[in-house]
Amino acid sequence: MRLKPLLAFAALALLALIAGPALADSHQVTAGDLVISSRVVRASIGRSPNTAAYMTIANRGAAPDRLMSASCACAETVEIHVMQEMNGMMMMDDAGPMVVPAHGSVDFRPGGRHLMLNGLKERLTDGGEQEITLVFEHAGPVTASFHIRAKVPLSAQPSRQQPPKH
Ligand SMILES: [Cu+2]
Repeated sequence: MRLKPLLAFAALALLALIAGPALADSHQVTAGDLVISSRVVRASIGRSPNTAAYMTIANRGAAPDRLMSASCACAETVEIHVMQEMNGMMMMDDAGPMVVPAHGSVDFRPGGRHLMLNGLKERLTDGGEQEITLVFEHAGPVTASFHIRAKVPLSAQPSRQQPPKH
């Protein structure tokens, strides 16, 4: 009787079809009590050696954690930055380690906090995926896939503000 194994195989193939896109599209990566979502890295612009990555880190735990550092095979260094207005000019500053408060969240968005990818070793092309490793004080290291996008929305909600260059 060969019907059963064939059916089982077909069922598995169907499962793979269903699970495949769901996994690829998964918007949540967890590390301990942390949930990392809305992960986007800006596609390379021209020959610029730098780009920036954005995400939301939520902490479901009762203790704060800290994002200590980040790294990417695609870049020489990754720094935790924040954009701030000083004397009418937007300035970038080192902002690591970044505290993720207990029962709170931290947004990395254009015009604010971002991961700065310095010394790109390859072009990041719109529509692709890029893995970035985040190292947390308590949750430890976690590698997450970031969507590569030429246009990065300022937030989950549509906004009328002009995105900054970076
Ligand atoms: Cu920066």
